[in-house]
Amino acid sequence: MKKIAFVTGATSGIGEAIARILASDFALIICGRREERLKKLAAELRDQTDVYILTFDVSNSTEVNSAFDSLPSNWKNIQLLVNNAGNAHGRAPIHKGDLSDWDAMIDSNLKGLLYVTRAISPGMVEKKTGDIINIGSIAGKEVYPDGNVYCASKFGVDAATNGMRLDLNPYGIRVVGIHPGLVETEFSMVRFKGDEDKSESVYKGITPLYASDIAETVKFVVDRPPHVTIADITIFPTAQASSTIVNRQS
Ligand code: NDP
Ligand code: 8X3
Repeated sequence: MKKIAFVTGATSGIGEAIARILASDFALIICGRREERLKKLAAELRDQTDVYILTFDVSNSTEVNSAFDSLPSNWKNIQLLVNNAGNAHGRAPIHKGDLSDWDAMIDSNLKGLLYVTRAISPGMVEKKTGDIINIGSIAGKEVYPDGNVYCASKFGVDAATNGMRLDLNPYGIRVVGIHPGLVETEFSMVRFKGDEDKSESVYKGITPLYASDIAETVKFVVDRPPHVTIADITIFPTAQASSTIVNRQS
């Protein structure tokens, strides 16, 4: 079998694109809650590589650990972990925030990433090799109005990424943070709870990033020779200069 990559949030957007681009070089463990989508993706990729499906909610530590434990032993030797699963839920000033939205963001984006890393990193430490790529966000580098808790979750991802790099340094494990700006995926439909107008307005008047742009970045990072760690990348669409400065054409 090829080296094994474990990709969370592979049912859509960035994670699905990452799974597709890695299929040439890796056997894949693809993860998400929507099993039908995982089955469809697996069926497409199986002519290129071995694919194993794990259906679980990253925010539930029991589900994370059972999913990992359920892997056959020959699938537990994971070389690459891509912590991508996550979403924004709502966009509101702090005094009007919805507590269930806050819980969903902190529990999935930050705690979920930690649970998955806690399950998989001991195997990398034991073998003294491995790559961990965490998908953060520009929202984890700069706050923006009404982004408060989503930004906090992604600032947490940035801090956790930098902390992991320190802790795993003695074991030769490469830890990478990739921080995209505006990427057109299902992200805004999830954030705005299916409101198409609000969702489309996020990408209006610009050429946004596409999921494939982030997947190509992941592949570039993974393909560096073993002595090279690309520690931290911020990637914008050219129309974007910061969290809040976006050059929109009308
Ligand atoms: P999508 O909504 O297209 O994909 C989100 C993915 O995350 C889905 O596969 C979803 O799977 C999975 N996911 C979300 N919550 C959970 C959960 N609790 N348990 C398991 N899986 C979960 O959005 P993107 O592809 O854009 O987002 C991927 C990552 O990129 C996220 O971390 C996001 O914050 C980040 N990002 C996105 C940007 C953008 O502009 N789009 C910019 C910067 C960062 P399922 O629902 O099937 O469980
Ligand atoms: C997603 C990018 O700017 O919508 O993380 O927060 S943004």
